[in-house]
Amino acid sequence: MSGFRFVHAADLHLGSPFRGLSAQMPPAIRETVLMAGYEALKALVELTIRIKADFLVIAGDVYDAADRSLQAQIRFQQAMERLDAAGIPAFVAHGNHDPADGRSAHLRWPDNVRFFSSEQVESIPLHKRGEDRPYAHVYGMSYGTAEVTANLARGFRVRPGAPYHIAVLHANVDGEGEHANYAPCSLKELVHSGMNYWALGHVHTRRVLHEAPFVVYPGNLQGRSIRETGAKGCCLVDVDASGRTELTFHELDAMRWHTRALSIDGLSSEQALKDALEAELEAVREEGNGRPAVIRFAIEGRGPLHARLRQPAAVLELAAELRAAEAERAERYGVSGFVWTEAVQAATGQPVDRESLLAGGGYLGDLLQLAAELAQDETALAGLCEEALAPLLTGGRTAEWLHGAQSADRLRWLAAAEELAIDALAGLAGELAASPVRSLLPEPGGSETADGAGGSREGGDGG
Ligand SMILES: [Mn+2]
Repeated sequence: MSGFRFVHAADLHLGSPFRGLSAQMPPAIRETVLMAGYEALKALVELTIRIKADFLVIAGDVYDAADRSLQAQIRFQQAMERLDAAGIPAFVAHGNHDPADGRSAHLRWPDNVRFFSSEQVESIPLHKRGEDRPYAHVYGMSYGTAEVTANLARGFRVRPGAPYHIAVLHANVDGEGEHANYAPCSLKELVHSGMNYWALGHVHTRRVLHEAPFVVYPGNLQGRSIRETGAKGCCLVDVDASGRTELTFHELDAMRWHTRALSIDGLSSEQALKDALEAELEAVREEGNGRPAVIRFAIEGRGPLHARLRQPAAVLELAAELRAAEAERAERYGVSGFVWTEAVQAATGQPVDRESLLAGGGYLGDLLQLAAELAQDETALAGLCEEALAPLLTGGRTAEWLHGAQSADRLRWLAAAEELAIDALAGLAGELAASPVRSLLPEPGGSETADGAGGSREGGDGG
């Protein structure tokens, strides 16, 4: 057989609204963020052409919403036209965010692009110029509607006549918990399907689930919220004449999301904290090397600054000051390499030795002991939450949110409750009025809003 190479991308989510950004954001920075998905698409096309890929596959969620934005469709059409001009075919499957029954504009698509049917699995033979025998078969199927609960992978059957087989599908393998369970299938069945490469989409974090055969989520092309941090891009797949497959990840994101933890241990003044935040921000800028970034700071640790940080206004003001400085920088030097502060969150504690409080016994010691036990016992903690939060569970958004809580959320509540107890019983009692409940509320841009179409609950890392 001939060797070949292709590019595997998924979850472009073109037209994503990038929720959870502050109103303080200057228009030029906002524009850069909103256009990031299109810039990443441009980078994908440029890479595909530059490395002379034989073809491109996109495994679903090209568009963010079933009612695809016209801008998103035109940008995608332009991208496909550029590939067409370079003579590179593209094979596209639709996923839960852009199912075949979604509204789509009547656009003229170039001949190189093939959208897979949502009726059945299609298989397409790929030929090198002047060779009769195909060097590979590419298979694919689109979602007809957003909520596909059938196992679509089962319909993928290897058709003889080619030495290499590539399956393109938007699917949830082994019930991955952070993403809606659409087109569920098992890794085992994919591995034993006879395919050489499963080009998957849906999970927004890059994952190589299996090698030989390859089962791959490339992750999304561009992070869309603080839940999608780190480098995003596509996989370049090189197949040599013996069928050996090699995978290379290429960063293509036009803007990057970061979370940074910062401890107040050893910080004695607001100035020291401000300096530390600014230093971290500059480090991210340096690292980004011109690539814009959005950052969330998580302030933690124990120290004298806790008394100040437990006042929500102080934390909000810190964030506002960082943003104001960034807006000024953008005004003066332009938006290249901006680092926008999405949020500053504080989960700090008094400068106390938790162990000695625990050992000291008494009411507080007993409480901390109970908290330590609950942290080890998921069922008991869930039970306590149900009992203690019963009045909040009867309806409305709070109830909806509480019902969706995961065990990690409950552990977070427990840790915050523990700090409250320490604050209340080991000093600071007079300041309790400064509502520390804020740190327990859902993060802005969290799961309840981040996801547009398809009724799927993913949004950040999700599918
Ligand atoms: Mn997706």
